[in-house]
Amino acid sequence: MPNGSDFVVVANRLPVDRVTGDDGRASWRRSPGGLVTAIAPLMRRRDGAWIGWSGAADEDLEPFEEDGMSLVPVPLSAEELELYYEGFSNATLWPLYHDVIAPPVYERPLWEAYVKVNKRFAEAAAAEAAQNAVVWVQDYQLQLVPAMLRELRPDLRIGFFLHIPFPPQELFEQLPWRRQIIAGLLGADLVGFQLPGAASNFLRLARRHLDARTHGPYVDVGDRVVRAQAFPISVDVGELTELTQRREVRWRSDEVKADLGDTKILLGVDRLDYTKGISQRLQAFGELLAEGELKPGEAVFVQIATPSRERIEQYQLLRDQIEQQVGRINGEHAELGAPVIHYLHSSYSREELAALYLAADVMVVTPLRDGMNLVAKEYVACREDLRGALVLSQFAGAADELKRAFQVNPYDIDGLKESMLAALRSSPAEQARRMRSMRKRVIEHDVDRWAQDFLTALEQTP
Ligand code: ADQ
Repeated sequence: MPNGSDFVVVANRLPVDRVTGDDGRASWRRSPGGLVTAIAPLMRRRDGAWIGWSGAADEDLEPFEEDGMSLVPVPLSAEELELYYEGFSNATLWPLYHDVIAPPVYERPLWEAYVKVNKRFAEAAAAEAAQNAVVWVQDYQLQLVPAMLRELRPDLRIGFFLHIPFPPQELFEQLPWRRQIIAGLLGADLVGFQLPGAASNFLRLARRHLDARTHGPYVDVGDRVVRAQAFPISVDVGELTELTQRREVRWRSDEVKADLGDTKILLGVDRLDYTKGISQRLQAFGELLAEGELKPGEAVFVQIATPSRERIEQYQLLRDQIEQQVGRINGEHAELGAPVIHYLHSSYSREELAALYLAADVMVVTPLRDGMNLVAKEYVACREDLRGALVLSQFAGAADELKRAFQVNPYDIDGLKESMLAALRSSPAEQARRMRSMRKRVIEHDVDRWAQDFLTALEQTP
């Protein structure tokens, strides 16, 4: 394989989105997001290739170059999207791995499509990788790829990183195909998780279901050793700092504050997902208003909810529920021209998000379960001014690192109300103390360091 790539990333999606210009011509643009930002420079340095789906069904594209990266599209039919992506990935694994907040669907045709599509990704990686190349497989949609790829190409060094939580034994064992998933992951040399607890869940399950012997972070698999370890992902602090220093971003931030009037701003920024605890935080805010702890005009809640997985029923139900709740709270507490909740169901540019982070007095991040949660770290990275307060769920991976946030149990609505009030009323000195400590952590552990740490560990794995 003389012409292959020495470094191959395999992910469900390619790192680019198709955009249509004013002239109606389609082109590609690099997708926003930390993973792409962290990996793009490594790809250029190492002659890398990225294997993933283009974002459109039933489309068979040739490999192409974009933004200095070689991109290798993997086709998916409309039916595969329904069964593999919306089905097994997002209606089975996603809820199972997030504490079964929604009931997971266990259906054999979904599993069969998952196997078939994972095979296709593994074959594409096997065809692309040079002799002894490093292959880095991403996330829950592709957990069978490591073993399938090793079968095809035993010469490769294979890493896998799971971006979402890895559940405890008691939940994982519901999965009818639990053995196959663990065996799939054990095809890697290094399996990375967000938190140490997830790595120990995995080691325990490998012992129990594959009779594997483990010692420390290592699992013996035949004549190989697999390492399981935590690598908490982070954000691109450099990019965010640059954004918040731009004059336009500061103007925009001032404009947002002026538009909302003389009031404190609470902010939520999430994909519209039932794991994010959006309803809990709105309920807490509504009760503070109803009980007179907050007066209308004293504070507003801005909730940005990015449309997500809109063809899955649970997500349609969630959207209806949130919109009804927003309507009810505004109906009870808003005054003409002055809603108490500003709800925006839309995606925004990085500039606009940075301006909102700068404008927010309190950032409210209350997932019921979250692998990491980059929004919390983005807020901290943007607050070079040491102002603002972060209310953070103890069930977000980020809570392990952001210890000086106002940490909450999002199921405890009274506790959530107390923390939101405490954050709103915290003095500038207290905000600075907390923010300084959180910033130290995020600056020292940014996304670049995450990628470097993972790849160094992968190269050092015996
Ligand atoms: P997500 O569940 O998508 O990620 P998160 O980590 O918060 O959650 O990342 C969301 C990203 O989307 C952030 O960078 C945020 O700025 C951006 N975003 C959110 N709303 C937006 C909007 N309206 N417009 C534009 N951008 C928006 C999964 C896991 C997480 C884990 C990440 C990375 O669920 O736990 O932190 O992967 O590993």
